[in-house]
Amino acid sequence: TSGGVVAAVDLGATSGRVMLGYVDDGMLRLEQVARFPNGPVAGPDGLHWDFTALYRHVIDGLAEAVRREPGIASIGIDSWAVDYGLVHGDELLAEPFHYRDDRTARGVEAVHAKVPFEELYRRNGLQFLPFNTLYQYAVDRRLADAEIALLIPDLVTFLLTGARVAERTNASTTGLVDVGSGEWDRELAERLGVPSSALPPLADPGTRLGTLRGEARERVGAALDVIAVGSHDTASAVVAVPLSSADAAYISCGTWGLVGVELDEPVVTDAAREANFTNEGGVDGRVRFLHNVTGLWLLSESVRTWEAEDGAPIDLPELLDAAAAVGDIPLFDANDSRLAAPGDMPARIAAVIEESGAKVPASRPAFARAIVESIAQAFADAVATAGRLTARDIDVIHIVGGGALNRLLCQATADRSGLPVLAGPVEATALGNVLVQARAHGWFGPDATLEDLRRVVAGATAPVRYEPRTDS
Ligand code: LFR
Repeated sequence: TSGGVVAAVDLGATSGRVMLGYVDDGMLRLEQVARFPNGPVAGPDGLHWDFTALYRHVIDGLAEAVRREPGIASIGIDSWAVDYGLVHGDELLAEPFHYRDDRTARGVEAVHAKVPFEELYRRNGLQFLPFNTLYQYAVDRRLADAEIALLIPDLVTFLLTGARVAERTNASTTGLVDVGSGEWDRELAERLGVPSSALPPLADPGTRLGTLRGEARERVGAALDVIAVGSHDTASAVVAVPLSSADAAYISCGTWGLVGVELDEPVVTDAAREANFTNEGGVDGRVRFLHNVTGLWLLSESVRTWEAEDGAPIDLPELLDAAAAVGDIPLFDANDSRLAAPGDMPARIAAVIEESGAKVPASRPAFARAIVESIAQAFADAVATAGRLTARDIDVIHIVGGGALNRLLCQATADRSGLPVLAGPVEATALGNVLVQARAHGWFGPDATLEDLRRVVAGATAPVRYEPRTDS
């Protein structure tokens, strides 16, 4: 092995970061260079992202990374899935829509009228999520005017380098990739009236996509290459799960909790469809067989509401400590679709709890506890379902991402699943991004496998272990 340093751009639904990733003789270390807020912006025609601001932050962050570390070997970009920007010439036609915008409901109707969900599932293997890209395309009147539609990380790559490609792991979340072949399902696209501008050439993680050009190059201050990583953030996170057993499940926990297992082949049975399990594309052709659980979104949106009420920030660790001391809380369905949109989350959760006949928690700590336990229950249920659908005897759960820092959530997940939880690394997504670039540079030798990369993660980070408590 040898080593070097790369830059990882990781754009999440609540914040984005630019990190430096150092790899040296199997050693792995991250340094945060920039962090910036992100979130939905309400416009006259619905919820958008402020992509223009995000891109500016990316450029500024990369410039700072180059100042700190002139020897950067490449850049890798990942973000949340499904959302896209339309491009004409070198111009972005509008700020991309946010996947939580409710116009997608019309798209669902339009698509399912043409192709029933059962058939879609057979073809694309995706769980039903109302915001999957194919539903968004169905209500996008400007799609036909665009030269090309690019998912968020591909859009950043395009603006930086001019490359017009669709990275494969993220493309798998559009609903237009054939789950068997991994290629665009052109027949499906045609039936749905999706123009070929929405199906750019697919690129595998690890391939060099292009070099910074023009203004981007000037502002960043170096002619760096962009290398494709698992550009779907969850794909990068799964790369960096230090899987400790062949029967391990993982939960990538941030805004969402992505709960599942890694497979070599997709599972598109009736049972998998009915359980709403997805077969998303992983790095090296692996399958991310998982279910979306509404994760820490429920907590962060509640905190946001309380902070607005108070006009002051809330100390989250303090709130969670108080929550740990509360007893007897009601559970609710964390995946209730009424909790998907932003805004006044406590009131909407209260309505869901009330409807079930349970008593609404009176204090904020009790409320936070109900949220955490409900998420943990949804995690435990999804792990059990993943085991059932794949005939695996799941023996351990790895929690990676920001949720690994939430001790209450990790312990509750262990208790409710009856399985040990190994928490960490917190920075799985950025680590997965860095590792795939590092491998492309040959720093782990010519034939490093995902298992080799995971051994590097295991050597560099020590997970926190939570044993299930039988008395709860
Ligand atoms: C997590 C994530 C999930 C995807 C959701 C929406 O950040 O990428 O995998 O289902 O965001 O894009």
